[in-house]
Amino acid sequence: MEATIERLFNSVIEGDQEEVESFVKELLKSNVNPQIILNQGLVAAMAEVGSRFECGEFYVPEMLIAARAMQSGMVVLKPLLTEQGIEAAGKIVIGTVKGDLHDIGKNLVAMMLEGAGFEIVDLGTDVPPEKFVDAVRQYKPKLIGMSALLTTTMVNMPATIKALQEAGLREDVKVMVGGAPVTENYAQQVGADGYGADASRAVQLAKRLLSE
Ligand code: B1M
Repeated sequence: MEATIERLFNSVIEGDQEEVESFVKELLKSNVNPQIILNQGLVAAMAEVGSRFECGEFYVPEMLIAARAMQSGMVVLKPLLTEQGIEAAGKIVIGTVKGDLHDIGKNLVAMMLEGAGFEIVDLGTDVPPEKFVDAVRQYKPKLIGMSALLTTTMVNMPATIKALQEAGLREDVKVMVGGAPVTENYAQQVGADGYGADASRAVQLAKRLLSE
């Protein structure tokens, strides 16, 4: 089957990793610009996946499968985008807070953010406040994202915000929080800049926070 941007778009939505990878390679061979492949193929498809999730047409598994397919295309594109010096939409440091090993939701959020064109530094799970602080110093992100799935670990969100304040870095980064026990109210209460209820809304929030 001949590769077109439309076919690439559909194969991301269908979550067909092999097809995505081979369509990206074929499009590159036909001299289609990597940025067009990224924006009109991969990123546009992930935005569609986000909309389908929000209206209840897609569930977490479909979203995860699509995100993995998108990533198999990104692996091919990334070196070329770096070569062309194409700027990411912004750098985001993300991690699951100290004491917490849940990473399925955090990974999904990271993949969707990457699909939206952000550069992601993933610190993994069980990330103590000082590691977030060090990462802000090292990577100079515009935004940090914290995930927590346990009521006992969500307290490490305000602990991290406090550590950023004490390091004099709080004004340099926006803070986004999310995870099953976290709420909009909690986010406000602990001084975060925003709360993402799910991966799709986390992308919208990141775009909004970074355009402020
Ligand atoms: Co755990 N676990 N678990 N667990 N686990 C929960 C969270 C729990 C609700 C189950 C239950 O009792 N009903 C419960 C927490 C209770 C509470 O605190 N209120 C619980 C518990 C108690 C525990 C242990 C303590 C169990 C034990 O050992 N006694 C233990 C803790 C280990 C630790 O972390 N220190 C534990 C361990 C585990 C496993 C290792 C077995 C495994 C994790 C595997 C992994 O992540 N690699 C696991 C799992 C899988 C779950 C459940 C079943 C599923 C979580 C999940 O992945 N959901 C969960 C029960 C449940 O939720 N039904 C449960 C799917 C995922 C896509 O959703 O993570 O919510 P979620 O992410 C969403 C949004 O929340 C949001 O977007 C995502 C996508 O839409 N989001 C963000 C998430 N992060 C975000 C960040 C953002 C923005 C949005 O911005 C930065």
